[in-house]
Amino acid sequence: MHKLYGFRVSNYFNMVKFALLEKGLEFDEVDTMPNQEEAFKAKSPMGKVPCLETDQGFLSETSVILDCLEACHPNPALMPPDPFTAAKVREVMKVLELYIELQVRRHYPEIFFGEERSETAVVAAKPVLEKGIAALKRMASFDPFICGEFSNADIMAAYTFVYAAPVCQAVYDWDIIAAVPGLQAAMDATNARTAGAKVAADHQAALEALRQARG
Ligand SMILES: N[C@@H](CCC(=O)N[C@@H](CS)C(=O)NCC(=O)O)C(=O)O
Repeated sequence: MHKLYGFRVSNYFNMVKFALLEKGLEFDEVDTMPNQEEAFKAKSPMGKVPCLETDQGFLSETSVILDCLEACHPNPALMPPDPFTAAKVREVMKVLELYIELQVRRHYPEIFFGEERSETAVVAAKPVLEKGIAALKRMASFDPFICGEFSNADIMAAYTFVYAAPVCQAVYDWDIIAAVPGLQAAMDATNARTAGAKVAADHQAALEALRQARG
């Protein structure tokens, strides 16, 4: 039995949860905020979430966890069987992570925590995001999913754009989903899957609970 540490508002947590559900694996969610306690860092060395407890031990870093799940539980497949084709899917996932998600995250203090806008972040992130979006446009086939068959790239995209889209709209008045023709339809199909609908419902409920708690 796996245990998934993290919280339901976290986009990275939801990527791993999505994959666990897709693979029909049993798991418990352990509601955990990122923290620097020694006991948690023994599980997740950077103190970040998600972190997955497996029969063999703990794993952190979303793409690593997704790779491990794929290797240990290959059916149903979330990656293509051919190594090069699988690497092309990982290439898309890297672009999503490094050049979209991590750039958008620089604006989280302003958008989600009410801090002052960082003009440094506004100026620095925009050209990287532009290149990331252009790269995604170039790499994606949308045939019908981002890399053809449904894959981890779709899971990562759904829970990258869930925050990246509203953040880019708010900061840059830029609709990054419309900037990639085909992306909205692929994400709709992703979120309509049984696993996707479950993750989305839990995510929305957690967001609503957070809004209520903040007043
Ligand atoms: N590279 C990590 C990033 C995970 C991450 O940033 N998670 C956030 C929550 S969504 C977190 O733990 N933040 C706390 C921190 O950065 O210290 C991964 O791929 O899992």
